[in-house]
Amino acid sequence: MDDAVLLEFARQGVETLAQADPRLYELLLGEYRRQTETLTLVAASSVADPSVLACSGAVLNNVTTEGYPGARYHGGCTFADEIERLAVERAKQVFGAAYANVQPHSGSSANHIVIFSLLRPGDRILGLDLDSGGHLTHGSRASVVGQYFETKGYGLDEDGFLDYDRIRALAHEFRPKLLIGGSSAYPRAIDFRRLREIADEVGAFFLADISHVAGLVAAGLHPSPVDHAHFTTTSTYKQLYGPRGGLILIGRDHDRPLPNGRTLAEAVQSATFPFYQGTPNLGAVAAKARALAGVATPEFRARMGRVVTSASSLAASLAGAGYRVLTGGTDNHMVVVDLDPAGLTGVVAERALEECAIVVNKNRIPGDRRSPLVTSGLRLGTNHTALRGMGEREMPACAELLDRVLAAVRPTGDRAYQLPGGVREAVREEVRRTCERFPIPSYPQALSGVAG
Ligand code: DSN
Repeated sequence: MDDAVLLEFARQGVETLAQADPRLYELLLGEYRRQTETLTLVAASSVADPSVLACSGAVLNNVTTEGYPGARYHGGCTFADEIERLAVERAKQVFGAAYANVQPHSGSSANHIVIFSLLRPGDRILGLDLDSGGHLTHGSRASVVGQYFETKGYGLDEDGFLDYDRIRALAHEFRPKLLIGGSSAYPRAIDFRRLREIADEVGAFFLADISHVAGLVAAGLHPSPVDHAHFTTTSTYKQLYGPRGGLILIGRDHDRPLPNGRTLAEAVQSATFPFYQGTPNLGAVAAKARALAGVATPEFRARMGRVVTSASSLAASLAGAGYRVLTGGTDNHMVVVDLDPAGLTGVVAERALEECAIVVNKNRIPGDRRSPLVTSGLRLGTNHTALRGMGEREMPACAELLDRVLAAVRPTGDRAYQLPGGVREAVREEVRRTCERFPIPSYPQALSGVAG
């Protein structure tokens, strides 16, 4: 294979950047070191393989075109068409879908495309409330969705679980045109079949957003919504270890006609382009194809197994150390902790941990009275650690590191705190050793200490 030219091309790009724009180069290098030398427990992210990044940074960036393979509005699409077809085929195969659209620029775009293809301004949407773990695009007033549609949020029961009887009662009362299932911060499995039954009872469409658990769904470790939902959406950079971007999938309902005679698949196709987006990001489309090839491997399934068992182990270790873990555990990659009993805010915990080279994210929790930039909770996830090869055996030590920092923090306000220097140095050293022992595959360690 004549790949030398692409290697030379990539090398020249990096060399030119280093020479012509040292400031920007240093920043990118700093970010590389930060990723390789910190312990990341952010549930909403993962790490793309260098071959995925090679696709997203490829010369496909230079192809401007609109439309779909075989029906483009510009010339020069021979390779772009084949690449998009490949991405579509892989998405369908990985998720057992009858239809896939690989052009959405993000998970949010994918949701907007589905929502705006079905509803008229003022129509009703019922989705999981933001503070209960929902997403902005599921109906929050802070999102265009909450501004253009009449939205209502369903919450959780007293123990923090979805209560399907309550959702059903609310659906009968509110009569939404669209019911949305899926979450950004819910650590338990979601019964998509039940949500579809509720949607059918009230004559609503059902959209399942699996952005957070797409890898578990693909690996068969979380029930798939694809044949239950009318539409399934996901971002591709969380649990699919892919590029920034989104997918829209349709299962058995793909050829179901809408009142205007068009099928669901046809509606999504034209809602994506020309209604919502113009030129697709073809580099991202290629990167999605590459990431999806990785998802179809036995190694990926094994990694997803580690994601789940290590999250359970992390939850149990934190609960054992006295932290209030919402729902008492997890079924997926996510662990949500209420920091109120520990006397900390989410932002203080996030900043103190980051000083110690552990990256997490603050999160509002059900009933939270604090602002989204302060919060009372932490959301942790095991997508990164599982990729590094860490499993349930390593999680007690991980929880111990978290606890060492959180127990030592002295808050001096909602956002301010003091952290003894000795704790910071000791934990950073432990993190450094852990990252050396469990490097990110195919990300060579830089020759330096823990990133600033
Ligand atoms: N949806 C946001 C989150 O879950 O944090 C980011 O993609």
